[in-house]
Amino acid sequence: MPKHAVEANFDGLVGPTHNYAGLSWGNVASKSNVRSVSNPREAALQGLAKMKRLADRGFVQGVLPPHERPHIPTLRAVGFSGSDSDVLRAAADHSPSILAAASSASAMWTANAATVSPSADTADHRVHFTPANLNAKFHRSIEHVVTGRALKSIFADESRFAHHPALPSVSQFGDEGAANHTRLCGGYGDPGVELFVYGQIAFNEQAPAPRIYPARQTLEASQAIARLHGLKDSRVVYAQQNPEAIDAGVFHNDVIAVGNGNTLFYHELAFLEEERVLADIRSRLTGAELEAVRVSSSQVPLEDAVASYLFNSQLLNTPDGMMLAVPGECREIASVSRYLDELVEDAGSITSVEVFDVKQSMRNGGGPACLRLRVVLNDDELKAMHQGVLLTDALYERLTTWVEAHYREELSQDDLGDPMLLDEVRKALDELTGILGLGSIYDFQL
Ligand code: SUG
Repeated sequence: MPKHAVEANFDGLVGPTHNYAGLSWGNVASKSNVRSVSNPREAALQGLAKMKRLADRGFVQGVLPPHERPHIPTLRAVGFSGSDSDVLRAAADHSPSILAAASSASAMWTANAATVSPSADTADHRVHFTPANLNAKFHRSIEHVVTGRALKSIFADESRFAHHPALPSVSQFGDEGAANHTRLCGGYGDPGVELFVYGQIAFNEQAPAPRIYPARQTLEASQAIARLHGLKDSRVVYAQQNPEAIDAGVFHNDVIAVGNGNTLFYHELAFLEEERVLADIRSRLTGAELEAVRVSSSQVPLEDAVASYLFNSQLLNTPDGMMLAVPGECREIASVSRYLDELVEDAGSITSVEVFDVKQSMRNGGGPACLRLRVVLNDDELKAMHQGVLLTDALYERLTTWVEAHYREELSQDDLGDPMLLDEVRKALDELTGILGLGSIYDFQL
């Protein structure tokens, strides 16, 4: 008997070192904004405002904490030594790029934090979590340790929640988490179809692959997650991303497709074998008919989809149909804005569009959907998880005050070696683990 379940969204709270370091080859926004001066305070407040608006609308909204950056243990691991200040100074002098990687606030994009399978899909009927190894980029490959600690602290009850370590950190098992994973279902509590999207097959050099930019996710990684989570083959679909899309800047599938319930909203260039993928989903989905909302290149050219992040939207259930929560940039690009007007007039499953301003994050290639990790929880699981990270009015007020007290309004690449910044971050994060009731999760606290 299916249980009643909801989709909870856990947004990454933007960290105090949010900056533009151009670290992500293949991510057009990250490269084009390199060395711009960021505003960490505004970034964090934009993220909190998004969470608050969704919580006010009745969606279950959670918060995942930022990570400790600059990460001194990473700098020590690559040979910088002495006191923490010495380590920072040496890294700033000898390798600003390594310092930037160890300072990125990239953990904010929690769509990449982990892959999560709801208990309705798994063999042991627990919710399964696998933090993503993110090994395509050095700055992101250091996230999974603290992500794993945070998830274990929030979802601690082992009788309901299962935690796996990240996959082996080699390119053949490159895993980018939920950004390449979509679940289609009738009700959230029904068994669903888990759609895993990969960029490349690692152990087949003849298989199609992008030529310009890297494919970050492999088929082998997706299959490993499905095995670890105990998913039934009859409920899993694997789809290769179109290499042409990756080469146009679609570095994760959630930049070109988003699914919710029975609806898959996608661009015609998202999947290499579009027809086969849709047919597989249709034949596996029970209790609902797939609604495929396909956007053609003539409606929205691929480059406009990438520039606007149309598909990096959240697709959410409301009492009157689904709402598409889009980044503000979608209203700045004519083809996309026109398309959105037509979409709601069409009276399909998507009935409304709401605009969210997450510009600070967008300039690093992170839209509304990048900022959130979806966790489907039945009523008992929702009760069993740690409640201190669920956004209430009081928590929103507390976090806003916390950001205003600790975050700078300007951060440039030259600031990353400032020992004062490290002190500020540690002080802020120590206070945050208290606010969220998470216990000790950071290296400097252990
Ligand atoms: O991994 N940008 C992130 C953006 C992640 C977006 N996530 C999803 N699509 N789900 C990335 O490329 C840029 C950091 C910098 O350049 O400073 C960065 O890491």
